[in-house]
Amino acid sequence: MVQSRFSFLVLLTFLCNARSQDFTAQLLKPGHECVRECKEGESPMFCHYKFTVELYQTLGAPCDLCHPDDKFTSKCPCILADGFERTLLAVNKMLPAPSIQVCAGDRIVVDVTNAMEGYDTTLHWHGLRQKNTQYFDGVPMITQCPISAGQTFRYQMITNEGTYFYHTHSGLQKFDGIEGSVIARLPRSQDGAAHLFDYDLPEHVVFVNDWMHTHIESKFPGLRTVI
Ligand SMILES: [Cu+2]
Repeated sequence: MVQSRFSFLVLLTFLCNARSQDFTAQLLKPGHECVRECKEGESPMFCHYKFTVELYQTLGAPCDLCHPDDKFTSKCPCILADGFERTLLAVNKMLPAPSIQVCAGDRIVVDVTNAMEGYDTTLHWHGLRQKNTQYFDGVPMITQCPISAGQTFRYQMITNEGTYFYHTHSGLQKFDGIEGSVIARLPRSQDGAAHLFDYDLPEHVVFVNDWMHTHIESKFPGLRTVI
């Protein structure tokens, strides 16, 4: 019994120190520069994102203070949600969290800073295959140590084509706001669905998520009455 617990700790130590890919020697472009029309034969880009995860609120002061022209753009950290005031867990003060939009094959580097006092967190990249980057799959205590409050963890992976999303994999946090889209496009000539649309624009993202008027912890392990 004692022996198996020891083995478990050794395994975790190994995993927490592992690095299968390191893209940081490359020229990292800010993520917004990777949003582009994908072309055949183009070299992959190395796209850098900085995420800060923190406790935040809907209908906060920025909703009153931002210039009206900015209120519904990413320049204004106002989260309207469904018009109900509540606290949430937000990435870069956004709900949904920032959209990652790249061309398939691009390398993404995401520095995640946990600014949530009292919470651990991780990010899981739902649909990204993580071939040779399995240490960045974001499952706490399986593929990585959770990111403690005040710490930053760097995720690095190669994108595969498709429409996906990322979300926290710690506890039930994803219900409280930490989830955003990951879209890796193909050149139109290689896209089997190209005949179905005229435009595939970065701003045309529809994100559907669960949303409640309380923190998810208040529902755990379950209420007798459905609210
Ligand atoms: Cu998932």
